[in-house]
Amino acid sequence: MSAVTGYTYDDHLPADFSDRSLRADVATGLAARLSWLPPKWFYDKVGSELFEDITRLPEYYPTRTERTILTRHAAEIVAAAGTDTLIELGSGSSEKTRLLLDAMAERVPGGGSYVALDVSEDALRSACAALVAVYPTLRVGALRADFTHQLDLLPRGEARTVAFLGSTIGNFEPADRAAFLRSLRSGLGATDHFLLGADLVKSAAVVVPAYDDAAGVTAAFNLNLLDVLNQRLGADFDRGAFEHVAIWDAEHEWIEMRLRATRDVLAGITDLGMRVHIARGETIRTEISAKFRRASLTAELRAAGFVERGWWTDDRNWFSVSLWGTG
Ligand code: AVJ
Repeated sequence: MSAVTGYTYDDHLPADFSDRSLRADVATGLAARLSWLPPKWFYDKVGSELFEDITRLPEYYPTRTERTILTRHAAEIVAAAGTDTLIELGSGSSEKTRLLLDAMAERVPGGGSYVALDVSEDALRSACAALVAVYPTLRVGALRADFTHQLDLLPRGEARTVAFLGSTIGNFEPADRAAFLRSLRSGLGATDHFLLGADLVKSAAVVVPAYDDAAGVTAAFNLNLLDVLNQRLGADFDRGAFEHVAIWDAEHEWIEMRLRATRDVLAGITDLGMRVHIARGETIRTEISAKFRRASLTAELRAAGFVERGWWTDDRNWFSVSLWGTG
């Protein structure tokens, strides 16, 4: 632990990790027949702020619904898991985490440990500094790593609870989700648990506005991705030539966000020595946000080797928080 910051900081990503993987993702995604970009690139400084704005929109129900569930059930969850160490994947602002930390502080003499794992140094540092100020006896660690392929880096220990909140799991394609769950399970022992926040299938009349709000914040969040490419890769995408699209895919039961060209676009990406042509009406897929059903989600977790220990939801059954043991 650093005497200066009050938390430990471990960086497991090479300094140029972010640039290298952004380049690789853009080169692959924009060359594909159905072009796509992974949603993790939304979250630069502006994008992270826009996401925080999204969580406060009247139409965007997931964050406040998950918070309601955690407010009601955090004590029960932490007791069922016997949590001494809380590890959070994709921790972001670590805002809802406090509900779990409060419950843990009641149970664990000395307050236990919290480890935040994220790819963003800024997010890790501001979240951990804030937590240290509020929880003086909590041991806080920041781990800069990518949970899609670095789960082997989780700190060792017993009575660990790995939390993956906010329905970020919905961003995975089904095959990647299965691989993620298996990889996570293989690193957990008999006293460890997995705590999952997952958004549930509901009427498209509720889901679509959550991704296409009246104030246009989600549109700005989606379009900001073009600014990220312009700033970080020397690209010259004209934001004004694209519009935000959110479609409910009823077959896959996921929301797809796309950027649709409103005219023919020819853009250069200097750092990749690449030119892309996007015809009017064509789209770039920027995110899938899957919605889940209890039966199929349970089947997926079982297939990965997990055993259900608890399932909590809200009055409308819109969002779930579930706890999984290792059997
Ligand atoms: C942070 C991935 C859970 O899918 O609901 C919000 C991101 N995208 N509005 C989601 C998001 C558009 C969000 N996750």
